[in-house]
Amino acid sequence: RCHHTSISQMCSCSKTISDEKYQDPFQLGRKDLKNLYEDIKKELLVSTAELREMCEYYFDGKGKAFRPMIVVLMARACNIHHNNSREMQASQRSVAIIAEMIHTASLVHDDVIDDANSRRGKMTVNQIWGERKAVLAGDFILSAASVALARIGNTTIISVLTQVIEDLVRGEFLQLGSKENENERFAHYLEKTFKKTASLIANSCKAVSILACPDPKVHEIAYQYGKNVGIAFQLIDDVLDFTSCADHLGKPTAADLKLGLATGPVLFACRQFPEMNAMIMRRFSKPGDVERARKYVLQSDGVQQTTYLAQRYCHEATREISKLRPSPEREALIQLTDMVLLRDK
Ligand code: GRG
Repeated sequence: RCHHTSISQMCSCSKTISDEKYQDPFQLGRKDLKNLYEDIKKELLVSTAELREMCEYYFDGKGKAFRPMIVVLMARACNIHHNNSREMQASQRSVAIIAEMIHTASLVHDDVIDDANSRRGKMTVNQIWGERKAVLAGDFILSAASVALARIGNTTIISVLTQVIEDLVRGEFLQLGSKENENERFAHYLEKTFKKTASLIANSCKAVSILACPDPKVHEIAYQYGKNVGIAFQLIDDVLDFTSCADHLGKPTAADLKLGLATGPVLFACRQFPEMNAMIMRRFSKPGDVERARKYVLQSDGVQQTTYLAQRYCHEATREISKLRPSPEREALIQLTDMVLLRDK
């Protein structure tokens, strides 16, 4: 059984898939992630006690560590593909650490923007310490990630991973705006999904592939795998916002509707129930809109269609990674696409 609580909690494997199937693949990544949070805390060299507590708050092992898991498996799959090397480079492991740090900084900032009060079943940083300090804590985590990135000493890796920060900000900006035209809405949603979620996974995979070998074809495979898995991951996140309960998610449900956001399930439901258009346009701001929209979504096939779309992205990710030479790590990355689809938190 997956011992690493973070990844094992990702889906209720035991309900749907035999445990054996998932036993070995994540074992492969787990040894590389053993001291992940201790090593991240070493990067956060903060002299002020309060700032240190805030910065360390989310590095408590309660996250799924999904990004570092993909990164170390991708690093090993590329190393084996290139020269059959079974060694993981220190710089590749640093990318896993940096990816989790960028992710965490963006969560801290996201919760300020959304005025969120719970995440991973605990109070958010902004809820405990207030918005102003939360912004600074996010900045500090990001700056520590930048220091770790500079320490790798490779300008290509620096530019690949700083692209992620630009994309995160642009994705958040796209989310603040909306499209009136129904046809443009889906493209806008997918672009936002790529920038907010998939870019970090895609570019982290690309970074470790660059460190593994000089072949641009391999870099493209790694990027495309990460991009497709990342989009699927966010699509399922959007589904869970409708289908999971708050206790299990560790954050409120229907949160996107409450924020005025029309995600995949709503956009598909709107094709069946055009009366949802007006609600989307006013960002679910009228009393009763959130409840009504939720009902329409659950009556429609929006959840199934979004899940089906996520399946197609996972299929594409599998097609890409299958171009690498076979290895247990490559198989783990293929199995990980199933976990993305079956996760329930
Ligand atoms: C400070 C770098 C930086 C960015 C500012 C606020 C912002 C711009 C971007 C927000 C990006 C964001 C929070 C996207 C959501 C991605 C997502 C699916 C988060 C949930 O990921 P999980 O489920 O979380 O892997 P855990 O809790 O398991 O780590």
